[in-house]
Amino acid sequence: MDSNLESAMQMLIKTFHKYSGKEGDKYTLSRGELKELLLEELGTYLGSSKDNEAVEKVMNDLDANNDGEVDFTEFIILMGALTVACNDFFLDEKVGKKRRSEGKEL
Ligand SMILES: [Ca+2]
Ligand SMILES: [Ca+2]
Repeated sequence: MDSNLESAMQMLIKTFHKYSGKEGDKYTLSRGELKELLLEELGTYLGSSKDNEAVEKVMNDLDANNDGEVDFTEFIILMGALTVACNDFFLDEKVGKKRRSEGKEL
């Protein structure tokens, strides 16, 4: 049986290919595919990506080799950055709660 972490890795791969296979190159995300993935899979974390400008910004940030497509390596950098952001948020929450329970309101 796969561990949670192994399952998470497989989910990342599966999710990428679910969108990358829709048009053009099967193994890279076009602008359209990236937008769909962001909206469908990361709507909670990337609420602002609903506007095209934000999608363009993510696309330009991610497309390290400037070929107009996001490959899996570029995609995994986004997931890494988002996971770091989530972890920071989680730590802030924990520290905030601890401070509050100790009566040290910020
Ligand atoms: Ca594609
Ligand atoms: Ca690229």
